[in-house]
Amino acid sequence: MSSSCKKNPSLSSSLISQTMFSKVFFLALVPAILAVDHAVTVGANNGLTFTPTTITAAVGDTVTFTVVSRNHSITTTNFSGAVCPPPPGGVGPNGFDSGFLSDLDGSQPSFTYTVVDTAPHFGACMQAAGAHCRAGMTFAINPTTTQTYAQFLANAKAS
Ligand SMILES: *[C@@H]1O[C@H](CO)[C@@H](O)[C@H](O)[C@H]1NC(C)=O
Ligand SMILES: *[C@@H]1O[C@H](CO)[C@@H](O)[C@H](O)[C@H]1NC(C)=O
Ligand SMILES: [Cu+2]
Repeated sequence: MSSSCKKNPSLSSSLISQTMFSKVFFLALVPAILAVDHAVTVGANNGLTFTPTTITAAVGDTVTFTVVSRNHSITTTNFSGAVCPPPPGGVGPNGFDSGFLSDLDGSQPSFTYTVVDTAPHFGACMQAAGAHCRAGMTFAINPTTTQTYAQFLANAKAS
């Protein structure tokens, strides 16, 4: 009777290590579980637009841009100064450039960017020597309180 009330030390330690293992295992899975894909429509209603214009994303998330009209690019550029057109290859670090993606054949091509840092990234379309960019065809991933999307848009229109 008395022995049944005693704790079995080896059993307890085994339970503890199992719990710790589960926690470590769970924490290792969290990034994969919480990674989100953010969908952005490029050229909705035949417009020179990214929808939405602002994407808030965590490291590991993906942003999938789908071109639904005309012929556009998704290319990172400077926040200010020479904004339009974005340069081939995009402005880095960790910038990106989809190249030209045409929906003229109705294929709705898409481009996926995986977020690898927490820095703001500003982007635009490079089509027509910057005319789309200057018309406001711009977006921001993780803009900040000092580098806002609104200010980037104003910079693009003025560039
Ligand atoms: C898309 O635009 C680029 C740049 O203007 C051009 O070189 C390319 O031929 C266009 N693609 C199509 C399918 O029209
Ligand atoms: C972006 O800005 C940097 C720093 O002002 C400048 O050196 C670079 O030429 C700019 N890039 C483009 C494509 O205008
Ligand atoms: Cu465009």
